Amino acid sequence: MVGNMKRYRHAAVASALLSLFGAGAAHAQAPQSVFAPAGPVARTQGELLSLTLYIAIGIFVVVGSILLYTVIRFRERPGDPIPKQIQGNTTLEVIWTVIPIVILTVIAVPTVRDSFNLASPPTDDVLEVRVIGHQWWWEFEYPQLGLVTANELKIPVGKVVHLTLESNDVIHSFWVPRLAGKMDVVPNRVNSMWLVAEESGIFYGQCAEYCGTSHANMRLRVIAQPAEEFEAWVAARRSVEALAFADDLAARGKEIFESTGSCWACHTVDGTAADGRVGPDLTDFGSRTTLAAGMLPNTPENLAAWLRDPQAVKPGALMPRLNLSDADIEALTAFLHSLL
Ligand code: HEC
Ligand SMILES: [Cu+2]
Repeated sequence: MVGNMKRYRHAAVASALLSLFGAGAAHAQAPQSVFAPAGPVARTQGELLSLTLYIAIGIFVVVGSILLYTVIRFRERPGDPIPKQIQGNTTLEVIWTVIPIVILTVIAVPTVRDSFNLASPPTDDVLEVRVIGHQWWWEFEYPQLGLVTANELKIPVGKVVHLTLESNDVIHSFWVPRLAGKMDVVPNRVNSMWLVAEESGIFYGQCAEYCGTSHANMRLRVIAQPAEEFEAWVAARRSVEALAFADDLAARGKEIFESTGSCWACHTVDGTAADGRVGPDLTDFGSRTTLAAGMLPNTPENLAAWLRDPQAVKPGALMPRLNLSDADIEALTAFLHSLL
């Protein structure tokens, strides 16, 4: 019986340790895992994390084992006399002062080195992006290109992207785990960070600092494209002129957008009269894969639901319910999805 219990305990401890070590591998499949870096910044930070983590696990195992052994081996038994009383042991004191100094040095040296290395971009040849946090969506401005977009940040693969982060309201935190660690987005302060995507693809991110009702719905995507594709997007965005639509429904949608419903007061669409900056820039809305800051796939049904009642879709959303008719919603949906 006792033997069985022992074996059972051993198995439990072993599986707990295994799951600790296995966690890294399992998370590699997850889209927001810091254990699957896709660029040098995330990789450097991930290596620091692993170093500290493995040292901490080592300490846990050694200290835990000694503690367990001591508690069991030297436990009080009935009739035991009071053990010999000891006070102070210079050799032990020296050992347990020196070991932490060595461990902390091993952690501190790479930490300080990497902190300085990551503080500013490694080159002047950067793509500048101004990130502005809003309750509960992200605005991205490319000052060098004169473009603004929202919630989906397009960048060229391999290019160093320098982000300056500002907030329009409260504290947010910008986090795209596979590309770089989080950076707070603070009102009346400009923070900065940089990142590089080494492969093309979609990298998931989200606000990582509680910022109100729809904090959990303040997501984002970084879309890393081959340089030519990115250039083509920039060229297309820059060549947007007065928008005209052959499609009657979309043309009617544009009319509504520019007049009734006052969409224009809050949103910008290049090539129309709308130049509001309260809500996301919608110039390339039709090419976005998601709606309402990464919350929903950007389908006609979801868009119609959004226009009917934004707060029903996203709690607390700062876009008002505009009591649009079904016909107006249909026209606006056609218009918005034609914006590529
Ligand atoms: C008072 C300002 C305001 C008005 C008026 C307004 N919106 Fe919005 N809109 C917003 C805000 C703020 C958001 C961001 C909501 C969020 O994601 O939390 C938004 C989001 C959106 C989005 C989703 C954008 C994205 O990238 O996910 C669409 C589409 C949209 N609005 C269309 C419209 C249309 C069409 C109208 C007119 C019928 C309109 N809006 C009127 C403020 C406004
Ligand atoms: Cu938030």
